Amino acid sequence: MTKNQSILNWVEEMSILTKPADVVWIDGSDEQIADLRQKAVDSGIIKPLCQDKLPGCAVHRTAVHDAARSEQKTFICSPNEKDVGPTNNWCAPDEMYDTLHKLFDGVMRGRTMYVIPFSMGPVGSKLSKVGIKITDSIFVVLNTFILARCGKLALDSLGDESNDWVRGMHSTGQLDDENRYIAHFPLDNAVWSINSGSGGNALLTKKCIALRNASYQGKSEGWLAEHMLIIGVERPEKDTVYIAAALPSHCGKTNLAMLVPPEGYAKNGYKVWCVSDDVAWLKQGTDGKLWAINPENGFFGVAPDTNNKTNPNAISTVQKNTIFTNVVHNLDDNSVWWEGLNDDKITNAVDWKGNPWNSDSSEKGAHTNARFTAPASDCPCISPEHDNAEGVPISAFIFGGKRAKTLPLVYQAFDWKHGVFVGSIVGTEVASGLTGSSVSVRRDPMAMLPFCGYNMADYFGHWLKMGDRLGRNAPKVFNVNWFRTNDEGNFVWPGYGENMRVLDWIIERVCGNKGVVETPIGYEPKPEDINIDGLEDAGITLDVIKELLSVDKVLWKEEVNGIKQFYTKFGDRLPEEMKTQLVDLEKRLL
Ligand code: GTP
Ligand code: SPV
Ligand code: MN
Repeated sequence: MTKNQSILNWVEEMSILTKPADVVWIDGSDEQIADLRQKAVDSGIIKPLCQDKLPGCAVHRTAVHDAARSEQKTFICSPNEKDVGPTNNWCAPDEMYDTLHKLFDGVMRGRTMYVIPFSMGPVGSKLSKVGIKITDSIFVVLNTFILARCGKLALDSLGDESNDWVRGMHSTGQLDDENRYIAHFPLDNAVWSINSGSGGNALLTKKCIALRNASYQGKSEGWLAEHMLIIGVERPEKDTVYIAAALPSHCGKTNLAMLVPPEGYAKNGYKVWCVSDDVAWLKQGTDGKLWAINPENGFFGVAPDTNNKTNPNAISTVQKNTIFTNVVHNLDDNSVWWEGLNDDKITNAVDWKGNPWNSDSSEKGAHTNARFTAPASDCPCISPEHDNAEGVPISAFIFGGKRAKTLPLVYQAFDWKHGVFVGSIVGTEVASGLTGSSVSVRRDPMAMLPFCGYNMADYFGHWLKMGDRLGRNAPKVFNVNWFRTNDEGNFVWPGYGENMRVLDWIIERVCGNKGVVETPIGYEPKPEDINIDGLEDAGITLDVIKELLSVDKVLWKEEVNGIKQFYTKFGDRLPEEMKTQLVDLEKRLL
């Protein structure tokens, strides 16, 4: 399939190491994938669902101890520990290669080694990167085929001479979690993963390559690889505005990416187009603006709570060509179910662990990280620009997390530098303690905590530099919080499609319209500038908006202490500007 000697040599080297029974190159043809699907069905790795109702869909279960990313087993192996920073696990490259070579030695005996050429981003785009992923998991092949642009076309776009391609090496090994490693070698543009068969651990194109390795490349080459969705908001008789938003894992990216505007907006011609639901690669164009592509080609979305009300576009997307992982398999009609899908009574099903299950069972049927893998092209709101090699021009960045009290519904950073600060303090509340009754804030700068392939302090520095380069073309920066709760612990803001109302204000700000209220933490909307028409039934009045926008100085002083603690980790490496921003915030809160 290729004459590129650097690729041929590497594949040969990896096959000598792992000793597979045979080697199969993925050419990207539908016939080959259909054959592999059948093989996966025959060996019980996937089970086809009712093909009348869910054509091309199948269900898969991971091992019970292998249902989510393993952060403790994820390493960045740069020569110098200081370059990896306090938020990553480090191991010296030689030591890790030594460990991995022992584990990979002969690991594919009796198995097939699949070689998957892929392009991250539209094939041939200046922003795209080509790579080769080796795996012994048919499940990984089937998922990667949906999530990335795979096959000969990726090799052709690389050409026969280039050595500039990403190396991804994966084996499910024995699924031995003691010896699980997800090891990144940014200097070699490589990632090796063993003893996991699921999600971000094994689908290397996703978090490993598109974020950890790419963020390092981005820093070296002057661009950004971000944990961001990208949307285009179409408005009546105006240009579509493109926005990129970073929300930590499980904080609403896929939902926001597929937003359906509420009736009042839809009637007036507003529509939201999805360019990406998880990752954005962004680079300054010759026009000075920041342009973004989606390096992926499909969605790996959270299933629980996805339903026709919260995310109808996702529900529509997963009606065909979808692999469901760790959901409930309903044996009565050979379909799938998960908590929050509907109120159907399930009588005869298998849960994500493979045990008999029904609606009366005391345990959850689907894993909280149950996922669907579906092609972007099947999404009703996929942007016509999804495959545009030039990408889309980004006008605004949004950060956000899950915070019950501290953060207002929305605020705008004063300027780019303040925006970098706002991104750096993103956090999300997680249950802590044995009982899970107390909460603590997990700081997750720019939603990149588990995904930044180098020292996070340098990453802040890189963001600051990007702002210098972009100058007046720098996107405006905002922060949102859909998750404020009332005294009963219920969400106050209706969220989902109604988030359009917040996007509307953000777009008005980007276009230079609408005034602001200046607060110690940033610019806020005038409460009456948030459109609440039609939200009476949801209990949203002007007073509620005022409450949602309120900034509690006592909580923010606590917040400052939390940020200080977090920043201390970075010592001298933290850019001066970040320290200045924190001091300024503290002063504004006096
Ligand atoms: P990853 O794919 O893990 O990175 O998650 P994500 O950021 O794509 O989050 P996703 O959109 O899958 O949503 C995660 C959870 O947040 C789901 O339970 C959603 O139902 C919930 N959620 C998303 N948007 C909103 C919202 O606007 N309001 C509320 N209350 N919940 C939301
Ligand atoms: C996340 O955990 O942020 C995910 C799932 O999107 S995984 O790809 O498994 O990392
Ligand atoms: Mn998602």
